[in-house]
Amino acid sequence: MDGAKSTARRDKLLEIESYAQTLWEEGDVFKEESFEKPPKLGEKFFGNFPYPYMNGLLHLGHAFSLSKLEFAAAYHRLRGANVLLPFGFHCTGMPIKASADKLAREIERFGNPPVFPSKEDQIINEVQEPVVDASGKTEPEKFKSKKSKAASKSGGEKYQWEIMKEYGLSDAEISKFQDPSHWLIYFPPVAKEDLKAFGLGCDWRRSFITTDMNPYYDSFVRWQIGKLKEMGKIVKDLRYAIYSPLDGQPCADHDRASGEGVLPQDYTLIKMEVVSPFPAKMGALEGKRVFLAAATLRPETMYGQTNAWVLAEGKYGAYEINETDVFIVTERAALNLAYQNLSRVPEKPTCLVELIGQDLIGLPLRSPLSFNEIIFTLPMMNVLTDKGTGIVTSVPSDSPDDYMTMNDLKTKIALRDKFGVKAEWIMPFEFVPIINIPEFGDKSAEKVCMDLKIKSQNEKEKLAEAKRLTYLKGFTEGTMLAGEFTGMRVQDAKPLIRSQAS
Ligand code: A2H
Repeated sequence: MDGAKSTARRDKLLEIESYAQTLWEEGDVFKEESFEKPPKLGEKFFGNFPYPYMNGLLHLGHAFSLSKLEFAAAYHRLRGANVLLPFGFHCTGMPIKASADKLAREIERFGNPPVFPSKEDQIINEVQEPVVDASGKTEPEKFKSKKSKAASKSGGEKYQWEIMKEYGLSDAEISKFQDPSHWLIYFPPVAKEDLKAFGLGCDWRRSFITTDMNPYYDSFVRWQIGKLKEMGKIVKDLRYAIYSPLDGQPCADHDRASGEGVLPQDYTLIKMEVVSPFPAKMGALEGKRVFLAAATLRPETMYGQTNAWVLAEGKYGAYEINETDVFIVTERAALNLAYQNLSRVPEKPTCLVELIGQDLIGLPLRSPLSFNEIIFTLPMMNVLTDKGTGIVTSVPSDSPDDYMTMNDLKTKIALRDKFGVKAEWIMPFEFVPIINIPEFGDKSAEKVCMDLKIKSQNEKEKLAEAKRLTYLKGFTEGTMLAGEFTGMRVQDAKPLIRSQAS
């Protein structure tokens, strides 16, 4: 293609664009007064755009969304309407602060201007990390590259400095962005110029940034909140949120340096009370109410509990929940609970006894709703210590994992011996049906494990498939066969049982 010829039309358009924009600027055509110019048709048009966030330059996505408003405003202006289009810049919240802090940390680690480790160095560092298998065990022979996995997914995580560099900023200029207020001074004027170049018909006298750096906007928000409060429209209450202990505040989706899209997971905790007398290692707990706290997504199956699962080599602790109650969970879970008002000292787990899963095997338990009065604690390989509480309640009728692990323990004496499991701790392996799923019958886990020819708890992929098949259908199509809500749909019974069980 002939280069000169191909750009001629574009150049002409750009020339017209710039000519028109100069005329608009000189003629103040987008300035509107509500009183000076009575609308010809009696029409008014007020447009607004959710203030874009000023942690960087505006991008094509903004232009795309904004074009709808701009076209509408221009259309109404051509009709002679009184069109008002103000424009705000959003600076409130954590993303700017998080990016400024990230930049400061990079400068602290790598200098100013920073010298980042070369890609080769990073790869050498990456492969040093040992593989941790699903049970939390490290596999000493294997190594993985965590970063390269993340990189292949996301196209690589960039240093904040590199992002700023891509904006065309000099090293000296980038360094100033360690101060969060610099973002508020720098980006809004650049965004304004970009919006003018885009041709936005905005009355720029009516523009502002948020935060208390702008006392007018700040007063407006204070007035608005005060007014709503007076009207009783604002209440202070607790809700579950992703929380950053580092910043001491909830961390909304876009506030996170990583982990966008992660939502709070709503588990029901089942308090399985340890029957005293306690074993010697737990002697210090005597006199307290001690529970293995299991996390479940299926409280409606609790009638069918036959035992609890722990990871034999997993690390657990006995943590104080209040003056009388102690939960045995992982340290990670104890920290999570401490931020949900479940710790004797607010936001601080206090561990009375450190334990491993093997110490718990054989503990007799009393679990709410279970038809079996006493159930025992048994080992399962597939318990993850970084999920829930690291304690799982077992319902072999409805959970393929539970069914196969129970089957393993029942049929493999060597496995029982390995963990010191006594035959009498494994219930006479008869379990009562809890839920009927039309497609799978009354013992859905057993049926699906047989259909998929699963042989043991080690067949993780097949078990995941079995779980997938039964989990959703149990909820959407299941009917209760046991307990107070027999005959009710699982969907309806679930919230009722949940409030009884937890
Ligand atoms: B469910 P999600 Cl009847 N490690 O409870 C491994 N598995 C864990 C765990 C951990 N640390 N913490 C909880 N779980 C299990 C009952 C149940 C469950 C039935 C049927 C299906 C089912 C009785 N076991 O889960 O990965 C718990 O087992 C199928 C999804 O957060 C919990 O609910 O989606 C479930 O995994 C949580 O799984």
